[in-house]
Amino acid sequence: MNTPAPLTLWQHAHLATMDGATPYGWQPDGALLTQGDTLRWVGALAELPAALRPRIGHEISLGGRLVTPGLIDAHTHLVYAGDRALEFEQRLQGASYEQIARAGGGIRSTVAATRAADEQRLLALALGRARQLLAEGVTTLEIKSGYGLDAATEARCLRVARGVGQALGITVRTTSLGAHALPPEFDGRPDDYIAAVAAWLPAQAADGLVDAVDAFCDTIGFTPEQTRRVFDAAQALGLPVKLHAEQLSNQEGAALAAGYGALSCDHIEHLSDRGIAAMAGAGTVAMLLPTAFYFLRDTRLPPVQALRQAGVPMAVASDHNPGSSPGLSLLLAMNMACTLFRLTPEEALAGTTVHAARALGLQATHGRLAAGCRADFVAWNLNHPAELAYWFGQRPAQRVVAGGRTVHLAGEAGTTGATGTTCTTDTDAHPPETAP
Ligand code: DI6
Ligand code: FE
Repeated sequence: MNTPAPLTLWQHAHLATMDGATPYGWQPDGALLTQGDTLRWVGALAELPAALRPRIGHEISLGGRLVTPGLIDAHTHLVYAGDRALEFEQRLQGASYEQIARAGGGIRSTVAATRAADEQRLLALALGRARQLLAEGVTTLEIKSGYGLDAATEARCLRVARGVGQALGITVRTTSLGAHALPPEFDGRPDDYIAAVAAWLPAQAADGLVDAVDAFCDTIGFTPEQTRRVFDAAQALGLPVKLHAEQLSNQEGAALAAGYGALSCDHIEHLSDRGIAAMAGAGTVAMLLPTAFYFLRDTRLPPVQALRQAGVPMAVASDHNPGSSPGLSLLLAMNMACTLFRLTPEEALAGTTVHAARALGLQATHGRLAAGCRADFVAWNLNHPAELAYWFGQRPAQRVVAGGRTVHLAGEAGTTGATGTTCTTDTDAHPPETAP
């Protein structure tokens, strides 16, 4: 008979499980039992079942810290070369994001730089970015293509995205975003380009490179009808869809996407009531991207209160990309979701855990601390979970665990994370003065 693998007990933790009915799924004086890459038991240390004790092979103290699920950044464009600093200056001098795109800059300039970079270079760049997110507590990452816009470069970017997950031991979900912008060789022929995008998908799927399909439905992107053709191709392959919808204008893209059972509609500053109702009916997640709103100096707020009232789950992501959101901090996105969009700190944390998992179709295994979920969690040099959305510009993650392995330890070399920096917050963590 095979002996079951030993269990690891992670103890001396105050858990925001994001599971169950209490605020934050709060469990003071808690513990976690992991077996390999899976959480086997989560609860109050005092209630650890006696039958499990003899099977514990290792015990690790989390030092009385706050522990949350590993954070999930469910919308990034992490694979690209070059930067858009000059475009930033142009925008500050009055040019709009749309004007720059229409003049052949914007996404197209990043496409030129990305096409010119080989796979090794793109992987090095993407890994550097992913390590910064990981050091902040991100253990699950969505990565889109969309800066290749030809069959070979799109596949290269998707392979790089897969490579990031393999190199760092974190979960990466890939999204094919060929319908991001019109490449110059298809000028004046957007329908031909959309046919090409649809024709690339079967090979990408056969090579295991794509978990979902996305498009940019907007005035400087593609029409609803063109979006529909991309979605039909995805659906024929059994791939879920999501959409950059209602970012710069209302095209009723969200209702279209919800009709395909979309995982998420993203940006949605110009979302209509019809879109909200369709998303609520389809269980589509509203993906809020406040750092892009901030960086484009947008003024049109997404309809957060209406989404809340309709019961649409709201996620928060970094949207990391060189044009509209060059930051690499999911915690800053959470802070901005509160300050700019008026989410509560608990909604912001749900937006980067449970609801972000749903936006990736991973709700059964990711985004919560519960038995059966993947052993992804973070011990923070913080006391109360609301602090995650409160501090910004700091690195409060003390230990990041992905699949049961410590992938980042603050201040220690040799982990896969970026150079650890300890934050200025009190590191002698103690139980919160007030329970959440
Ligand atoms: N909307 C965005 O904010 C990103 N993509 C999109 O469709 C920006 C992409 C870029 O400007 O490079
Ligand atoms: Fe985006």
